[in-house]
Amino acid sequence: MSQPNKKFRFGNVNINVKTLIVLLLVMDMVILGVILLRKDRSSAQPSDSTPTPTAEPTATPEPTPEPSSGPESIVGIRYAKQPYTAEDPSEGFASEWVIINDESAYADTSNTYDTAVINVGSTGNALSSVSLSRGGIPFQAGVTYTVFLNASSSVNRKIGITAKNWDTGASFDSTSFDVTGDSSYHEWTFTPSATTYNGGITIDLGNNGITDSHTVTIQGLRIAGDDSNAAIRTNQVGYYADEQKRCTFIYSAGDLFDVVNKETGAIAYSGAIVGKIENADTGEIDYYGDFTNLREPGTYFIRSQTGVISHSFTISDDPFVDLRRSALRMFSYQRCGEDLTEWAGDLAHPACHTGESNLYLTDSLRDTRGGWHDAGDYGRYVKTGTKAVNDLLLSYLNSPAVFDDANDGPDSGNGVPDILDEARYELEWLLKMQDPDSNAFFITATTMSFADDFCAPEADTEQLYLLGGDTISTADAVGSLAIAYRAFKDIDEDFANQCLDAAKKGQGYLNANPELRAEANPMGFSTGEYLDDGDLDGRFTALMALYAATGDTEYLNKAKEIYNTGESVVNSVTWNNNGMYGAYLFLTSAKGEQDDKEFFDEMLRVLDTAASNIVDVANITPYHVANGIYAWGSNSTIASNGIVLSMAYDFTGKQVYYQTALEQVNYLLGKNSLDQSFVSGFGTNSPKSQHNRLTLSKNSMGTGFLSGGPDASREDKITQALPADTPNAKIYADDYRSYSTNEIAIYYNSALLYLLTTLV
Ligand code: 9MR
Ligand code: ZN
Repeated sequence: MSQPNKKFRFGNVNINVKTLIVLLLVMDMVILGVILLRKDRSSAQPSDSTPTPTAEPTATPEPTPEPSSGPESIVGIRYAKQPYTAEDPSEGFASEWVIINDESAYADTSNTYDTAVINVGSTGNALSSVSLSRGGIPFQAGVTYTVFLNASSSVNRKIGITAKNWDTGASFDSTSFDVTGDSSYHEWTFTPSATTYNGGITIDLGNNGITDSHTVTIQGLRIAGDDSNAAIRTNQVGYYADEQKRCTFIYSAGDLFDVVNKETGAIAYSGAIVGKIENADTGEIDYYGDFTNLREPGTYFIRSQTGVISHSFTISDDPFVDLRRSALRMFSYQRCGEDLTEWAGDLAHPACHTGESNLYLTDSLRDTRGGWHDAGDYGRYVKTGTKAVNDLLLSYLNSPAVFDDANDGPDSGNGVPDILDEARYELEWLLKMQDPDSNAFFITATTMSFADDFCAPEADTEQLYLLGGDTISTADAVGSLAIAYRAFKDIDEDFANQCLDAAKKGQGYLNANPELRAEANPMGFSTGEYLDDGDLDGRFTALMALYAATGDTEYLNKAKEIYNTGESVVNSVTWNNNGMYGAYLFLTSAKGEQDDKEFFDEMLRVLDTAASNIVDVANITPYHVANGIYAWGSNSTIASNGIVLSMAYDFTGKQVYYQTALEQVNYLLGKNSLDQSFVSGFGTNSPKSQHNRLTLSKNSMGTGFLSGGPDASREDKITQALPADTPNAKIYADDYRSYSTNEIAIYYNSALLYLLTTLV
């Protein structure tokens, strides 16, 4: 039951695309008049038009960000996006290739990025007496590898190449070739007879008739093979041309990697493989590579020095246009109580859950029609619905220009950006979830048990019940409704006021009930429970949302009282730990800094510290994923950590926060040890069998649904059956029966959508 805004409703009038664009532009201007446009990409660096073959990464210190012009809007953000310049990720080629010599010989090498210059002081007794060497290269028996390089020497001579088992010293094969003062190109293939993770190559520079001291220069040394032990993980969708770009290497893939243009086959960039770590979460030895300085739009893949090839991906000014649209449309698919018509394609269905809900243990029946299905089940829960609404509303408030009214959704073309239509769909339901007698919010409208996995929404006709309410759900609802006031006040004042009134009444209930009241499922109810053990985070956010909406310092003072209890309140933006929304709402409020500079600085400090801690966690592994524990819904936690980073960027301008937030998107889109994009329909290897009753019942996978991700606690039979030694980050199954790892949910998608819209 969408309630399209009356002022902007175009009814059944046919509007052609041009008219629509003009209307949207006008509307955007209105919106932009009151909302600071945050991310000014026009100020971003133009992308290089020339590819950079074997480019040396430049070490440029992060410029001290300049605060953007004073925010005079309902969303005050200090730092507009500044261009990003990559720092030198490594010492490059020098890292692994070393001189090994016996007692008869002497040499040293000065290695720069892609070139080794070897001064051979004494060639010793044999060709192998001195060599430029490296071990740790995985060789597979029977696979053919090619070594290729350019070489020159200050004296004409022969040099050798040997492929070895580095542990035993046994040679697999060797060759030699002539080198002169002019650089010449050489290629050699070998096929090791045994598999070893510790293979090695030596470039032999010892005695071959030459004993004078001389200099040999080796450039562009590569080893190409088809080694299935090694692998490269990338974001399988795309990277922003002007932002950080990283990929992860598993096992040793050599020193260098190439980024190859898929169309032309040309090497567009070469970078160093660095950051070796034994990664307990993945059970791998991982490295990473950085190709930020490749800014030329195109389709590419990564090729390691050992010849392993990654999935392809794009580099472009906005690689997420389709994904962003799809991630938003997901909420329309979750709509309950409304016909999903043609726009929904295979997932169309008649209105579901249209019956009234029984107020549990009473005779009372209430209208609870509307809102989004929570996840792969058909429950509707206030705690998670509010988290999702917050993400949508803040996405819009931060980056209104990203959204339009043409998302192929149910309310497209009604004159209101589709993201607001979507948020409103849930907000209208939320208003129904307020008990008019107590002003508390119920916790859920749900059946007693989950429908069968293949039950279509419209076929789930079991009796609905209203459970609760409690102080947690009430606080969460107050927060969302007060944010909604800010988002809607210039679009539909009546609706905005309705939200604010409901929020104030909810706050009245919270004031009258200062003690925690946490409702659990009554006996016999087995649907989503969402147990939460505290309401202070939610109360804090509710008060800050009211303060931001009204400017009334009474709310601010109450919020400060909660903060000053010393309880851990301002941590994150997850459904059960959502105090950081409150901090951000205060920081972005019109008068926060003016009204209480000291508290403003304190909130800034808390946000900065939280972000800094998240970066520390992310930097522990070469996947740069902000996650230490893989619990149920890990992808949502990861994306929510990304939100905190993005929020911190807004107030510190620290590039590392922005770039680490983007790394979370990379992880979700395939730069993970499972080689798995977790969003259906996006990436080469994306989920095909999600736990989602809608898609299962309609026998159509759908697109834009984010899976929950690895859950190391193995909370379903499918992951319980994975081998006992499966590392935590790999306890995931693309199997609809794995509801603990492959279910979809509104608060998973909302966190992803936030990142896709604010990191633009
Ligand atoms: O996200 C919830 C997770 O933290 C819990 O451990 C789990 C078991 O209670 O439930 C998860 O939430 C599910 C909810 O119960 C029902 N809707 C789908 C949710 C995501 O899987
Ligand atoms: Zn429904």
